[in-house]
Amino acid sequence: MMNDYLALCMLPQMERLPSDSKSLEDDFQRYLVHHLGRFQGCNPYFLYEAISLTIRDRVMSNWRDTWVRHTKKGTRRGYYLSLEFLIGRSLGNHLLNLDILNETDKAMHSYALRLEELLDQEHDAGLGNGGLGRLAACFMDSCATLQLPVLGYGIRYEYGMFRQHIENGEQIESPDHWLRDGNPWELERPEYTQRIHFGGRTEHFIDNQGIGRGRWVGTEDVLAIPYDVPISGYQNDTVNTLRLWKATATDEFNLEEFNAGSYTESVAAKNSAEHITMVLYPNDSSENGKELRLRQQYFLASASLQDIIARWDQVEGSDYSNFAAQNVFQLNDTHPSVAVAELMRILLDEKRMEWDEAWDITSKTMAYTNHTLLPEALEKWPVSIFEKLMPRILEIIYEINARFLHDVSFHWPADVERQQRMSIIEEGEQKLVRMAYLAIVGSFSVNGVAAIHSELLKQGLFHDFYEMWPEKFNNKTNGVTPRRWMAHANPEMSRLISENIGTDWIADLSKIEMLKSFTTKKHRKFQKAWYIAKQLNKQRLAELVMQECGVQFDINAMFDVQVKRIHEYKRQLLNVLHVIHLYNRIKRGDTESWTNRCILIGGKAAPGYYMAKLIIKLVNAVADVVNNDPDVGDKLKLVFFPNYRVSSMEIIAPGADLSEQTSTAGKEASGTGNMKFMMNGAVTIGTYDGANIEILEAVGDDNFFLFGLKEDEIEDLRQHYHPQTYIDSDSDLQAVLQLLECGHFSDCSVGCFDPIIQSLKNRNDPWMTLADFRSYVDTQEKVSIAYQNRERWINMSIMNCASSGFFSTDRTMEEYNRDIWKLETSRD
Ligand code: 26W
Repeated sequence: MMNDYLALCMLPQMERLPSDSKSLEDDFQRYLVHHLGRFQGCNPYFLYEAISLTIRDRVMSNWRDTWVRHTKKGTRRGYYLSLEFLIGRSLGNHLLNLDILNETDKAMHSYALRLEELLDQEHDAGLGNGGLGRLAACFMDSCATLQLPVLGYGIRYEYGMFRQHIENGEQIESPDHWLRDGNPWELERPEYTQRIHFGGRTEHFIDNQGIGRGRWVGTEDVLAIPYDVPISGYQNDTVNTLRLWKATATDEFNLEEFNAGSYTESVAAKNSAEHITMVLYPNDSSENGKELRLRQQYFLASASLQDIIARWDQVEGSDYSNFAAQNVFQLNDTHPSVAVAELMRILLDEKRMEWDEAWDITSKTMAYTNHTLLPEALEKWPVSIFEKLMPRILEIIYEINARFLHDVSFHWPADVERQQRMSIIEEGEQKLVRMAYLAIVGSFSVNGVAAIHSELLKQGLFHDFYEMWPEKFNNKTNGVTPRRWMAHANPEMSRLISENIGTDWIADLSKIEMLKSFTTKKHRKFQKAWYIAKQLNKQRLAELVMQECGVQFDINAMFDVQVKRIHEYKRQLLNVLHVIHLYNRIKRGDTESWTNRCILIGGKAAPGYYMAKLIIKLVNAVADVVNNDPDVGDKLKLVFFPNYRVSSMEIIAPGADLSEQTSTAGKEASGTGNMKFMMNGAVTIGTYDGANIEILEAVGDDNFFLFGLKEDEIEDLRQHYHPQTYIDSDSDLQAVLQLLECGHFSDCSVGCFDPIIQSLKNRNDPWMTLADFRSYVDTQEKVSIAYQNRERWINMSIMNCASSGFFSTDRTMEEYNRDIWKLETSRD
């Protein structure tokens, strides 16, 4: 490979392109006509493409300069390894970061185009399932804004998160071919292609130093081609890189088959190689153990590590004594954790290190973040699949485990049970590799994503490991980026805030606290303006709801919103039960001092998750009855919002009054939707779970509606949970269940919601939904009363936004950097 870093450095400084509206106009036209070969009156997507290429040009010189700065000899760098980056749209984000929104708007005006409509042409980059993937994207944004030398590594899925539409009330999935029209926000860099091994077998030999070694032979290789995505920082001339890998076949692979006379087979081989990065797995909380998924994981880990090692060799040479001092890897859940073994393989087999030296480097550079407490979401791969796909990696995992168990027996002599509990290999009918244990053993840092979650990891799931290595464990409470989730998504409130406290909050959200003083009587004008901004945002949301669901939302009603993946533990069912309860009240005329509500529920169900899909069907069935009953009128509306994704949240969060965070205590690791709503001035109704707890602490109990059992209460109750006792003692709950049971909402067939009713009544219901029903309904009543006092509600809304400073990913990234990464920022 050419020494392109040095070659780059000798190029003259790249010229900075002007960003006045006239220059943008000219470039836009040049791209549209001369590059894309399109003219006015063409499909609006091309207009979007032309303006994106125009803006991308304005990112390039900073991108190059940042890359050169980060790859300088001696620079310590961080790498964020993740199977998911849920980026959403990019154009609007870059316009904000480059501070050229107004000039671009002007330029488009001169062609009688509306910038907003062009922004709306962009396909979401939906390369993630939910919280974990979106968190990775927010982290990238904050690293660029803080000028941290962090490089993201992920997979360039040809098909992102499936598109959801609703037919007869049911979820129908269709493929999301987001790249069909091209993607102006990626740059193919075939010069950094890597070769990934699969299959084959291992051999053992003694090298000329007399050291026993393994090697991996007879492999079927696949190529990894990087596509770089620019991540601009907020008005700071910094552009970091997200490197996404695409799989293709090697040339030899094709050639061998071709020489054997089978042209079509050689093309088929290409196909099977390209399958690796074809599609994102749409599971967000349970492992389905598919071989292709493990292939994706190893593909990402191997391509990224080889890329980093190649750069090391090029810039630093063959001396690895500083490698651990200059590199740190953050593993986003266990998904990329095979990186622990892959780094060992590279150092042992390719760099010819001895085990202890290689292990010293590996265990000083890997750090692991856990994102879930649900046992069914913990990855365990059959040893047999490992053996087939990557036999050399399996050997290395066995060796890591043998040495680790030796340490365990040293710590706790003769405690065989503990050794079995802690072993990376789970024995049984089928042997399994416990990926979380591999990650913990191989990492110097293990963190959870909210205070309670990190505590529960230490007490429960990872207790043995905590006893062995207490110093590894730490908490890093999640956040969200205020650029996308406030400045970009909520221009109305952002303008109001900036007029009153200046614009510093956008890059330093702790400043938002200054808004707290605006809740006093002398700031009535501000409060009125806040209310108007919220109403405008609600209008925007109401229009979207009309367009997507055909239901009229009245902006004077309370907008009560629950959007997130559909899962039993998140308890969308509580929300539905409450809707049915309100419906019952309307039907029996119990509507004194009523608060009108428009309830929106949205989210995708994993395609194989039967109960989640049935919950979607129930929401639609209840919505059908409620919205079409003339007795109900404006008092109550319910919609299921289809195809919930990043770009829809940008309209939903600003338009929400009430944020629903109803998970069973102890089950939601953190939640991040809760933070987006808070930032946009919605008030939360939530359980004592995940980051809800920290939100409550920040905003105070006057400005938060807490309900339900706490984690320890849930666990105490679990042994003797009798749903029937809650039913027997609660006539409202009886009425709700009766209506459900009698088939009132079952236009499908009588009894089609029976599995839901049964799960609620089951003594083994893991989510203990009925135990929290009374508390939820009573608390919702308090919400209704609070909403009627407009002044009080406005101040609660302001207080929520004003207290959201802690929940910026800038703060989260500063903590990762302070405690784990220890990188130098160019800001220092
Ligand atoms: C292997 C299948 C699978 C795929 C994804 C299992 C588990 C996952 C993720 C861990 C699911 C996820 O997105 N977890 C969410 O992570 C967010 C960011 O930390 C948290 O805010 C959410 O509470 C957590 O559910």
